[in-house]
Amino acid sequence: MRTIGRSLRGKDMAAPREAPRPGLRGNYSEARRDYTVPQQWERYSEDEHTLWQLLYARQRRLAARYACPEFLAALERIDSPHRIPRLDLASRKLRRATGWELVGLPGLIPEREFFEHLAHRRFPVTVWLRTAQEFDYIAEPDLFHDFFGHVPLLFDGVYAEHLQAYGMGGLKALPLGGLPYLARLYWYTIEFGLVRSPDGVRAFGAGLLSSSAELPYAVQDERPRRVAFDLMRVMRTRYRIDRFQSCYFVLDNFAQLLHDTAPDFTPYYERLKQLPALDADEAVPEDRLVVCDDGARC
Ligand code: HBI
Ligand code: FE
Repeated sequence: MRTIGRSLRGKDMAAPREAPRPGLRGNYSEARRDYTVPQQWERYSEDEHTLWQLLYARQRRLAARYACPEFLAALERIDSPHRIPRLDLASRKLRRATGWELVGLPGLIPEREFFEHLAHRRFPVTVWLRTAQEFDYIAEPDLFHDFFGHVPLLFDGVYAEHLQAYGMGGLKALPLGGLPYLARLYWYTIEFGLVRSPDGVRAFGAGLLSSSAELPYAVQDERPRRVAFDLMRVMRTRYRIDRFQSCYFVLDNFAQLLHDTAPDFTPYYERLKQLPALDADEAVPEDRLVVCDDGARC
């Protein structure tokens, strides 16, 4: 996938939008054409700030043991343990670091607009926070998932470079029928990816980093398989959104992800259309398992 120069200013045309599918939670009625909405930080209640503080404290403790060092280093730069962070202030730090900025969204948006934001180094962050009843699990990405899970690694230059290239690739994939394959790539890396670190395998996927139960499970439970990252294997593999993964893919480092996804994907899509998809819990002989020695960290 090719990358373009620095981000261009988004088109700020106001036009009420509908939610991309019925049943989504956010308020899409005031969203602009690019689906962005103002964060309206002053509207968060004290209870929401307290909920944020509790979510943050619990995940910060788990991240110390299970997150990759790149995430921990970056988290220090946007540390917001006590109050819901302001996207504009975090954007100022992020722009200086890697040229990315954060834009508020009412929630999930259609792929095209999502890829468009990534391609211009704008990361979409949902502006509403889950309720206290959803403390342990929420189906849709909320402010905590997006900010705590996704934003810190945007400070890592190589990861940030890949994510913009991913957005560019997404825009190219749409007319080529490549979307399902790219969605799997996003799922098994940006959302649920593992990466090697000097202390063993650690999490970098936002779906793991923002989950109190799946984060330890993915890194140290003996039930899931951990397979060395292989781009075509990942893009063939279906995923389930309603349970823990039965297979996690392990990067050697972020440079591998950037390198492996650099070529034009058109021939990959043609090849993938000829291959049967794999179920999430299906093993294939070529899988290189990343195995933790008994008790040791892998
Ligand atoms: N929209 N706000 C938001 N956040 C996402 O993570 C997101 C999205 N739309 C589409 C999407 N993710 C997935 O289809 C990606 O795999 C592209
Ligand atoms: Fe996410």
